Amino acid sequence: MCDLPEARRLKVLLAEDARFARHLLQRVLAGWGYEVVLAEDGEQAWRVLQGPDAPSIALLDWMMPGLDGLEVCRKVRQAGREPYTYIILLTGRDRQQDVVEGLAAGADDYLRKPFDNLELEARIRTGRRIAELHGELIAAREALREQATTDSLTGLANRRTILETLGRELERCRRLATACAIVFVDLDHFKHVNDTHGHPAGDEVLRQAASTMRAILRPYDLVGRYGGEEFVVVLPDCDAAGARAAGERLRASVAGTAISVGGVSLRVTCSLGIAVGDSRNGWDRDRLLNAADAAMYSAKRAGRDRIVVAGEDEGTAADTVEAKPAGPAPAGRRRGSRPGSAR
Ligand code: GH3
Ligand code: MG
Ligand code: MG
Ligand code: MG
Repeated sequence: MCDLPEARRLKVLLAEDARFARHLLQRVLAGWGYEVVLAEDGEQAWRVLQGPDAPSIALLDWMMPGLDGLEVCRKVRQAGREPYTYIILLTGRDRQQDVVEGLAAGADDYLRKPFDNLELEARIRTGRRIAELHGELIAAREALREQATTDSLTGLANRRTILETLGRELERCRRLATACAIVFVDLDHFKHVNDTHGHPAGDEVLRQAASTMRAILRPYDLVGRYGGEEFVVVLPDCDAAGARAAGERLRASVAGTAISVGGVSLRVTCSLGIAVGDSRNGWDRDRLLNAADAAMYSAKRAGRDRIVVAGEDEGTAADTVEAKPAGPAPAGRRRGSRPGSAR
């Protein structure tokens, strides 16, 4: 039935070593609107099914030189590739144990030669239904994965992904005895943006700040939204000096970006706290997160729009003194922590 437009888009592999039968069937399939990919033996069929954009339906002759249809079946199932390949075995064998053997090898269906074309078409339609359902299942699974791992507002990694990735990276760096830096980034006076320009404008500021940060980081650095107006950056294989430089780039690019919302141009700044996992500080995830968070709060108290590196700038930080942007916070007060900052 070539009246269905979807049929035209569907690729069907036809593997048949007998030339006459192959050509006859090819014409029939093409007449139904399928895009037919031909294979003259099992090896060819297997190559096609492993290739990119492989057909989702395969008609495999059982008896073929090289790999027979059954062996192709087994290989396809063993490879377990997605999307699913719906396999119909075509064969002259008709003993019950042949049917059982064919299905056990992973065929979805079985057609005895000579077969009626209408029956073949009906069976291909069943295959198409299964293939389409499987495609929808994969798409739904991908959408769920996306939802579970990313923040919907900014498109960045969400808190869960940050924590998982950070745990993995710290473990890797611990094994290799290399440094791994964590940067806590909190937008300054963000409540004021909401209060003055409205919540949608605040959302736009979050989106743009996120894309500004993503744009200046290396592809293998992770930046995620930890919650509210807080972001966490993970810099693998990065020591304190490198993290300070990366943090300064982040700070400067956020501060230097004019964000236009509703005809108004806004600027926001951020405060950054850095903690480095290394042989001196250890690689414990929660300890480092707390240290970075506390360093960020030191940066807030020292005047905002600046960086504090845990264990370097703190301890000398004077929360009451306004230090120069991005400079080390000056001396004198305890390391800052906010209520409920232990996470
Ligand atoms: P500070 O410089 O001390 O960090 O001040 P702040 O105003 O940024 O911090 P505070 O914690 O007082 O306020 C954070 C604000 O962020 C309050 C909250 O409404 C806002 N916020 C959190 N999540 C979102 C969001 O998804 N969208 C918008 N528009 N605002 C958000
Ligand atoms: Mg044959
Ligand atoms: Mg905050
Ligand atoms: Mg804030």
